[in-house]
Amino acid sequence: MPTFHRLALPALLGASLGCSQPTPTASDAGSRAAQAAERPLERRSAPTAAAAEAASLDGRVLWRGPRPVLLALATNASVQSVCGASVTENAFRVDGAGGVADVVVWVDAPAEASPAAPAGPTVVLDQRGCLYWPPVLAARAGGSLHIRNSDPLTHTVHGFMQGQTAFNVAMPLEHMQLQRPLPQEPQVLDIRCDVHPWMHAVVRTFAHSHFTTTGPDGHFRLTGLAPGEALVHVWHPRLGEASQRVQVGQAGAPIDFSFGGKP
Ligand SMILES: [Cu+2]
Repeated sequence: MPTFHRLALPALLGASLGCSQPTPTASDAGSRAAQAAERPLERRSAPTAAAAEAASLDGRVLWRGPRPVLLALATNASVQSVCGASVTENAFRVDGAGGVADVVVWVDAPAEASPAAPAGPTVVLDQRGCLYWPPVLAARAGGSLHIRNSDPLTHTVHGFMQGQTAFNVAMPLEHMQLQRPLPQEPQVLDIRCDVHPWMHAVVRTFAHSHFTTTGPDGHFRLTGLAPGEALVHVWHPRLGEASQRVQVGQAGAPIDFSFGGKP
């Protein structure tokens, strides 16, 4: 039987989450329009005949700490007719069973020089209810970020790359849509609205397509994997990163990542 090794269950979590900073719960404001699509994975073992048969990897990311508390983020007068005096933060969404949404999941993979398919999945950032949805996205470096505005308000989408502006666009119309190119180098971009400072999202980009994000119940599924050993990573801005080495292709064996301390 394969054994899975937890390589880096973060110790920082209790400190970063549980106490001083109230965090949201599962009762978030609705479904995310654009969960990153499931993408194929890779394996690290030498190619074999079996490698041609795709496998998949299922798992969940779970929060074991104190029940997060949602913060009410004060808005400003310009949006109160649409969004109210406050909006409920969406930066850490945990459902009733502890499943954590919006966690980026990926498998180490070599950079793919595949100009025929460089864009990766369609990744959509929505501006809805004076928040960005989803608050965490995964995308292909060098691909496009699809952006839409579902609010009858002017928002801006200001992307920062290591503190420098990568793009900045105003979206003054409801239902407006556009795209912006993502930097070629893999990184974490911060997205902020210049007129509504409580709005924040992050986009983590990869030089390959072996990534996804967890759904509202914390579940993820990576498909198109070749059998073999792989190192699976999860990352969330509030949780940090953890990794597990797994055997892809073994029957069953969904993997869990637990944050927030052990009972
Ligand atoms: Cu805004």
